[in-house]
Amino acid sequence: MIRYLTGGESHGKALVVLIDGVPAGLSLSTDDIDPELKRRQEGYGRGGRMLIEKDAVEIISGLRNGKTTGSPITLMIANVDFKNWENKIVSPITMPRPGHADLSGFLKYGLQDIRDVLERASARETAARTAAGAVCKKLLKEIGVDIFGYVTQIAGITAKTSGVIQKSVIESSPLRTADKKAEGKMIAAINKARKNGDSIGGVFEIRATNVPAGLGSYTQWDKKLDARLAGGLMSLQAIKGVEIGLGFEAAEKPGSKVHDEIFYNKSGYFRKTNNCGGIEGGMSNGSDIIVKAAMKPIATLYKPLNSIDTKSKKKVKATVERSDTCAVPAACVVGEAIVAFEIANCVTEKFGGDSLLDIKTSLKAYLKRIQGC
Ligand code: EPS
Repeated sequence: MIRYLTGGESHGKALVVLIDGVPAGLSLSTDDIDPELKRRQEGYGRGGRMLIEKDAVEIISGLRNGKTTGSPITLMIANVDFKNWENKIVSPITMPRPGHADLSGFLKYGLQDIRDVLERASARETAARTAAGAVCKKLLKEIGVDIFGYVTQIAGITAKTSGVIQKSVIESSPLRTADKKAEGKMIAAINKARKNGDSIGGVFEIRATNVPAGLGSYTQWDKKLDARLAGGLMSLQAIKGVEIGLGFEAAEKPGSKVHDEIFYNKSGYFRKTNNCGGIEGGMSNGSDIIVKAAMKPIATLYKPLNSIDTKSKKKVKATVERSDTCAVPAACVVGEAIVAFEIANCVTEKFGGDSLLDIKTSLKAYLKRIQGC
């Protein structure tokens, strides 16, 4: 079993993540993690913070001679902005932003200053999750599983994608989208929102390819792969919806138009369609895993909404913190990390979690067995 916990605040000294259960024998270096951190920082619509930070990881534990030892891996990402905040006198925040953790966090923890809530609730924390996901991605790469995401919609503007989505196109797009025409309209929407002191959200899709059939399980609710993916993605800041395969659209169609018929050739069972997003009965079925997540607009508005001052109880405008106008492309990269973690966790569960060699041996025997089934 792989699990991880993150620590750190947005303007604290650093973000950390401890990942437990990564098998021994995996080659790992900062070169596997830093490019993912860089991808998370990119995207049109980001705010001032990304000009300050150059996220880079330091590997603190779990590695010897460039290989994992099976012991917990601890990673640290320094906050460059910390030095600007260290001795800064900041007045307490008492004007909660609608849509943010501000008010509920303030009530729940009995804090006086909402900054104590927002510092941890901030999406800056996702840098640590991206680092953990990079380790999981590296593990999955060893067994041929690839995870890749792209943006399909921003502010109601949908990217039309057909056929195979080229990674190079996505990586060179400022919005991680394959549709150049839609991209132009999305950029215009972000510019408009920025000008109006507003924010916008969108949808991204993640695809995992070459996933063996049989990850997850139908035998218990918390073992189901779709439940685990949905839970993981919903834990990402600002995500309000998750769909697997056809998702909500499946509810509108008859079964004959939804379920993916089963075929067989000498390589084994296969499907010609993938409406189920690669998951049936809470298990991977060997097709690509396809999952979508919807991100709400970021809660900080430069033209703030009405709120109540927690001290005076008088009507005020919500606090304005430096923020992004649109962070959907960044959320997409974190989404990849989350999907990588959930799938890697299932892989260690099914094929053994102590050593990479054992995983590979077990997977090979399993694939041979199911081909002949
Ligand atoms: C973010 C860092 C934050 C925000 C953003 C994402 O940095 P700062 O608060 O210093 O500008 O830019 O976080 C939020 C939008 C939020 O609501 O917390 C990051 O590293 O991704």
